[in-house]
Amino acid sequence: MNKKWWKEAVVYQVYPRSFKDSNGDGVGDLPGVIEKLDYIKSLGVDVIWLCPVYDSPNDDNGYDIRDYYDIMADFGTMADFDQLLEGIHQRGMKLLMDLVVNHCSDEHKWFQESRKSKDNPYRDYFIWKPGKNGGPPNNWQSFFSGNAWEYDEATDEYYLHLFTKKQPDLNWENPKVREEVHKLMKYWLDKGVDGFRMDVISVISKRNFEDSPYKDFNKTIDNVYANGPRVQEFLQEMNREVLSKYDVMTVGEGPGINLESGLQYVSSSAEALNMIFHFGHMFMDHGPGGRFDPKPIDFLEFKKVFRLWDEYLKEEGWGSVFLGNHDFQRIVSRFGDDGAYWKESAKLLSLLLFSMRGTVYVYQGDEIGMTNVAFDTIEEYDDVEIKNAYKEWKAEGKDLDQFLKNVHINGRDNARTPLQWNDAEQAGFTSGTPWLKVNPNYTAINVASQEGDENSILAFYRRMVAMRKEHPTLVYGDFAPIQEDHPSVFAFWRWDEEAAYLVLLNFSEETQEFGLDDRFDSSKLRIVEANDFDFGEPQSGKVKLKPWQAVLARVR
Ligand code: TEU
Repeated sequence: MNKKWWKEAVVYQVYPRSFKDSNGDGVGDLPGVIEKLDYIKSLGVDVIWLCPVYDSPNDDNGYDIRDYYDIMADFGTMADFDQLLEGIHQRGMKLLMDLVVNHCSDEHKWFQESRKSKDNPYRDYFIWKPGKNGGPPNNWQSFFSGNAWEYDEATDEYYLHLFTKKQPDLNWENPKVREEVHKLMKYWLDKGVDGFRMDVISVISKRNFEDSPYKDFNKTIDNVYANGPRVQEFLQEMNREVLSKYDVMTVGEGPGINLESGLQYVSSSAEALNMIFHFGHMFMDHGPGGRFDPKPIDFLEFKKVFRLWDEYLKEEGWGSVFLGNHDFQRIVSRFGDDGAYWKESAKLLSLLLFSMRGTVYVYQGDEIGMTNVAFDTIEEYDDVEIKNAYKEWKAEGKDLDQFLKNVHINGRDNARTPLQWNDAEQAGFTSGTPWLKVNPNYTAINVASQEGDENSILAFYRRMVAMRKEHPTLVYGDFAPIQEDHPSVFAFWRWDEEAAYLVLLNFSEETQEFGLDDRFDSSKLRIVEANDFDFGEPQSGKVKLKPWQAVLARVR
């Protein structure tokens, strides 16, 4: 296995809007991140993935970029950015920027020009089509409700927006667009940025604009929007023209990247990207109606996804290991237990993250076990995905109380409430009124209350990062499940020629007896890490796992 720094790195994702507000305007900002760099460093992480900080009207909280060469006023100035980058490098860490180039803002000068006339030089920077039968060019739906085409009267055509209508899709078929993207990438790389997380990079190559034959939106994503005919070519060109000239890390975010298409992005022969975020485990509680049609997670399916992707990527590719980010609910609420077993299950999920093959990503706040939030009214929510879906439910006369319940379960704002620093006013996030309300449980769940507590979730994350560095088999070693059909325990092996490890995770609130097969000599079992080190008599060939108990043991 060829070793690389970005394979061994632990990445900490910062959603700046919710991280720390330094000037009391209620919005997190770059000086706030600078203020907390020592905290981030104290976690032991190597890389910070910073969500978009470019100038933006914030229709989608920065994922609608108006100027790729300027910093959003809410977040500060370019001087603040330069200071942040210097502070990150001074502490021996690296910075990944969020590259959002499937689309930009409708307020970007390119789009302002493009919409002026059909023969404007910027017209083909975007995807314009005449209507059909008095409506949009086809039946494509936006990720954010409604159809994916917006009629523009000035030129009597529609433009494509797979996300909001303020996020027009860029036309990657146009070499000028690709040159613009390469140019802006070089600008940031020449400033010293260490790589990019590439937003919805899986959908930049569009197929023909036929109607989608699928009712299930996830099938449309997989087979109509994502993995288009030229996606690998575009990324290989990007690698040739830009990335190959720097020692950088790249991760492609890809709705629709699946077990047939993934390797074209990350195989060593592809010479495209270093790794991808696949979403095999991230949409399984989305019913046919998508995110706001929640369904329970199938635990056996959850375990199977980890095996399938490990098998798929292990020879040729490389993957990321993550359970949450700014687009999904809090991991302890989604995959753990944010009630009676909050602490145990938060630690169990951490042990899962840090014992899997792939580059590990931790989302801000998960290191202290932040949970979902349940605001009383829809007006307290900010996310455009939630608001657009609410409008759609209302227009269709659907049950709005049920909608709010579904937002409590699967809404993205669950992960966007301000980071809970201490039990002071507004959780120490701001001296003003936060842009999104603080989770009321901040008095119990916050960084300050966990600092110095060796039994805290925060202390456990720090131990996990240290463990990962001490046991490189956990980065590169092979993986195989044990009793994959067990209804409550996620058990697996990790091994290479240096060492072998057993991981036992009880995803239930019942005590589980688990038979240890005879492939290893249990007398050699030595616990490396656990959220509870007492787990019965392994010598007897079986162990008793307490509710939400997590154990990583070395067996060779
Ligand atoms: O997300 C794309 C994406 O796959 C998720 O947004 C998810 O599919 C969506 O929430 C539908 O459920 C990226 C960014 O991470 C997200 O924050 C942006 O809103 C989106 O792209 C558009 O840039």
